[in-house]
Amino acid sequence: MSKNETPRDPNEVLEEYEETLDSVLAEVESPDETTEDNDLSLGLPGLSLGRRDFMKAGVAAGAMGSVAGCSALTGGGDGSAGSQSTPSGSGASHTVEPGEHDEYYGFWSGGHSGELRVIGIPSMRELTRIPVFNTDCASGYGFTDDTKELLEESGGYSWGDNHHPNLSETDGDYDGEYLYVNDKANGRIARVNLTYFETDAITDVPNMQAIHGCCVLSPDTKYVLGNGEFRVPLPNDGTDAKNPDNYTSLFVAVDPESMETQWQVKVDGNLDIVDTGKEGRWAISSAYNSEEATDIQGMTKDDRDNVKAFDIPAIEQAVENGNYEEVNGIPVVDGTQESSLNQGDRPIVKYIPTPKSPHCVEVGPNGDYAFVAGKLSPTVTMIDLNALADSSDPEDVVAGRPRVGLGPLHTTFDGNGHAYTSLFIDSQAVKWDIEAAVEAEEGSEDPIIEKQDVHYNPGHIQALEAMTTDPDGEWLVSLNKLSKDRFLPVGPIMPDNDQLIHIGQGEEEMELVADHPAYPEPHDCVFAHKDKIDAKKVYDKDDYEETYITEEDSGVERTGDNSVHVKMTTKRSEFGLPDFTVQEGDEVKLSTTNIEGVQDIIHGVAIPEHDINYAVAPQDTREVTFTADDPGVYWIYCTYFCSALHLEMRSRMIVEPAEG
Ligand code: K7E
Ligand code: CUA
Repeated sequence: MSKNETPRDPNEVLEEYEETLDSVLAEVESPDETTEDNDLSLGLPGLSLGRRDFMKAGVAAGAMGSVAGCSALTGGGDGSAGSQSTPSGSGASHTVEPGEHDEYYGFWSGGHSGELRVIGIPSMRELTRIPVFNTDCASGYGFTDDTKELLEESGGYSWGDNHHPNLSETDGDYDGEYLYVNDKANGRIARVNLTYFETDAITDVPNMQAIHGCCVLSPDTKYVLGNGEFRVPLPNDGTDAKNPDNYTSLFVAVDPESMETQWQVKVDGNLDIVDTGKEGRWAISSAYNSEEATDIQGMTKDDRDNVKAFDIPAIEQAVENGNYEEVNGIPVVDGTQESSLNQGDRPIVKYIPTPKSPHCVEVGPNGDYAFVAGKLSPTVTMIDLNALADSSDPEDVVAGRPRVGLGPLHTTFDGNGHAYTSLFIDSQAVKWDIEAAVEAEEGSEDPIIEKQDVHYNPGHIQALEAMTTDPDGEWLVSLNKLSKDRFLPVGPIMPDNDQLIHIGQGEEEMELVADHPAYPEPHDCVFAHKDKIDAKKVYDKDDYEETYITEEDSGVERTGDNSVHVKMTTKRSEFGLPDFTVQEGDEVKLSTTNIEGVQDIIHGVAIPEHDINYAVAPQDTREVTFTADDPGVYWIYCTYFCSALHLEMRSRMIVEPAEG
């Protein structure tokens, strides 16, 4: 026991677990009533326990783990390590000494906060945040003219819900150029430029309401792919709104450079998460609601849902042949089961039946298998991507289906033959052997090597560079939805808990080494070795040829009866203009260039009572346009503490009353 964790009464822990589970179960209980024997077997060998019983068993094991200081080991382990209360086992340290750098960048989605967070691994120190779908006061994102326009032209929403950050790839490895991320709320895909760590494009994809799954097409980022999760009429213009049978779910390909929507494919059922094979041919999407219902009972009625395998070259061929319907300017190819494009030798979409509402799909490092976690089934289905092209019976492509535990959601890899799956209901990370799962019977637990308790209810799980062809192992992060009792209470909206787990190269036992509270609400993260990212420390003056302002340029230019252009430099510790005068009612365009040539000296431009505040980094130029409505004197000041005379870094805007 570490000194800050006192032993707890096992019954109390059990009770708490029960309560948590009850709320989870409330959502999955009803389908059971429709199955005769009330079990989870789904016709798979080895799955005969009733769900309730099974859960209790898992719960008890988990509870004992936290009480006795040993995690629930199912086969393989010796029960002596892996405890969250004794994080010292192998002595793996995640400490990064003062002045030292982390080895990896971690890019965290921020969920409905709309932002991304950049976190160093292994220290788990937060390095920066990147506003994407939100506005941000610290940087001025969403307030300067360019960023405001970016948000306005992509729909004008003040928020988004980003879940799946993806790094651009060349030859199956991260090239450090861009990060792409979805907006589940408004059907958008954004791009972050990793030279400057800023959002440089947002595409509002037509015909799609919610883009959930998002990934790049390996190995060379030919497309950014997105899964439309919500089924809506096509087009969604009010006609047929009350006829859910005619709603449809779309899969989209966006060009990674122009960020323009290339084509869409309509399918049956709801699409969820997507990942691609390593050869540029297959995109695999998990899916639920093949029932095409509109309520939870209906959506979870059937025992199977269809995972979709999109044959990208076949879809491209269909588009080229003109086999599509154009909706809102986008070619939409019919990939439903009845479509003529799915009847021949080379269907554009293969439908693969998988147990109950599978949530996620991740393709393993060598590209052989896609791992589809069961969510409501305790199994992970491994789809053989090499067999996909030639098989006519979808069941033939199932290479393995180990039973891993309750509520499997996401899987990650260490590159040494192991898969790690998050178990939402068991609150564990389970490590298992990929090849053993191919050998074992379906539903076997034999491939399981070890289980590590996490606190509580993990969603995504990611190991270092796990999405490349050459994962690095060492560290794994479990993104847990609840942090119950792990941190000082901060009111009812508690942080998530991202836990850092040492996995080494897969030969040693998993070891929990750090808790990291996270503001709502990360869903996923992706890691890149620091050598793969080349972040600039100063902007490039050449990029601003037209707008760059020198000290001589500073001044006020009247551009119309009611408009002025104010140009002003910033440097330590003065603005290029000590004051400037405009007329009441003027539309003021204020352009500022930070003429500092050194890194780290940022200036802020704040104008009281005008809702203006933005940052200008070295060699950067930013512009804001506003109306000077109220006559008076306004002290413009610098918001970044830039020098000893930072407080004195001021200018005055004088707004003269309009005449008459
Ligand atoms: Cu939360 Cu990837 Cu959107 Cu699973 S998703 S947990
Ligand atoms: Cu410039 Cu403070």
